[in-house]
Amino acid sequence: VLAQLPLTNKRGEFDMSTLIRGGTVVTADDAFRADVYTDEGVIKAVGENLDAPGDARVIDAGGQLIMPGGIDPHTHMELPFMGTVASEDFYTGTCAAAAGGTTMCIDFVIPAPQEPLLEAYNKWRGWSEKAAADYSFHVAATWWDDSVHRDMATLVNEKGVNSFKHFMAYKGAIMADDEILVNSFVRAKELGAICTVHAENGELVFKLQQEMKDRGITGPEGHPLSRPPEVEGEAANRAIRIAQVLNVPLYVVHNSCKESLEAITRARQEGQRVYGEVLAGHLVIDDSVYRNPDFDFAAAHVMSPPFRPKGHQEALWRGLQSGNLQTTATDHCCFCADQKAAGADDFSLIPNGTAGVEDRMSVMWDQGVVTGRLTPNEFVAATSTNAAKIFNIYPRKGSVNVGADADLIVWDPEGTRTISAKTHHQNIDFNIFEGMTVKGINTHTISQGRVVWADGQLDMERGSGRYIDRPAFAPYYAAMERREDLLAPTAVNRAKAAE
Ligand code: URQ
Ligand code: ZN
Ligand code: ZN
Repeated sequence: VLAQLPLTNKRGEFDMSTLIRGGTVVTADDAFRADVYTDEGVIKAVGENLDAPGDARVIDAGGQLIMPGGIDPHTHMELPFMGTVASEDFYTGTCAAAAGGTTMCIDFVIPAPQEPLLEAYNKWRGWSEKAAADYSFHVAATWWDDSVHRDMATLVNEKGVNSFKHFMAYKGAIMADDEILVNSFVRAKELGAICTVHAENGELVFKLQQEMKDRGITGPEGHPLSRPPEVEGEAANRAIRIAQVLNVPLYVVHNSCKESLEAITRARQEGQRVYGEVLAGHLVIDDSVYRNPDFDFAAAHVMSPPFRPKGHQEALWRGLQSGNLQTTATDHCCFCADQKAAGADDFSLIPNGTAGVEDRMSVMWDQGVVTGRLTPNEFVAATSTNAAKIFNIYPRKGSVNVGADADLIVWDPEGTRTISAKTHHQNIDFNIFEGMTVKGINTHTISQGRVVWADGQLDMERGSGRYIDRPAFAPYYAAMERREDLLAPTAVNRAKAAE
């Protein structure tokens, strides 16, 4: 597969070959001293004492690590949402990601109810033309009829989509009820695609929002009160059980609490194919932010699921350490103070979303590896390789294999920086990690074989990012069919037995 990959980016050529010399390569399952040579946008050689042509750019990686570029499986660049549009677009967002060591984002096409899925896909592909690094799209099933059934096949068979998202929250907007979940899960399985869910019970959220406002609670402190962890735990468990009955793999995005983690852990212990994602923010920030008297500060943290009470964060770290959570992401969805002000008198009108795409890698190293929670190999797995494997683009992405895309970071494990909205490259006026001094920074980012971040400077080209096709899991599903007899609902088995 690797040999057939395109060897040029959208510019049709590659500026240079790059030799990263003297570093230690760290992958999801190995660490060894080696140089890495890249040319034409792919990794050409990995080994000691490599030579390079005279015009190659040479990076001295002595004392540093060479790792796969981060993959953020959950971003929302320039998302139209709650009456406004996210302030970060595909160009500025992919630049900010690269500045922090992330070289690929998987974003979301989110059709409005009744909007044809293919129409929405084409619209988002237009917006993402400006991206400066590689990206891909999950597509959301926000409604259902025969056209959705049909478009899902076109998306899988012709557009390189292998994952369909379902928002179980956001009643009256993009919420998928159980009928949509069941129809879409069955269709995704037929097509060899994986299903993902935003797991919050949208009916309960709606009811609790009303209850808060009836009690006169209209400030941002009402946001977490209207979506307690149980609301997430119920939806996660419901989606997991539906997936189990329909025998389809499931990926639960942005798990924020013990309750959803428990649902995933139980299912995995019973052999069900369920994956869990956790946001860097939910691992380090708690719900005290919503009790800050400053509206802008509290509103800046309004996202769903909300930041949780102390204790949930450590449980999520244990989820990563135990392997019950596999990926980290940011849910990068930026709204500035003037946009958040829409909810000045009613917290349910505050556009939901926070940033993170530039800081995930350093926050995960500082709070994961430096603390001893994660090994460097586990860091690579959780920030890059596992997402590549789950969404079927490994080893093209998420590896340091010869033939893979040359998306790499040179990592200084002793380097430090202090995170601030004053200095970040994200197009938002707030940073949820403000003031945090983190150990572990990317001194260089290589994207498609080009050095796009070095010496604290970005060198990226608008529109040079590529849409990355993600193949269906057809071969895997053939095996799943064979398991069908074992795991099909008992009613089906009983009927078969009666035949
Ligand atoms: O729910 C999501 O993932 C999108 C709409 C971003 N906003 C958020 O609060 N997480
Ligand atoms: Zn979500
Ligand atoms: Zn999201």
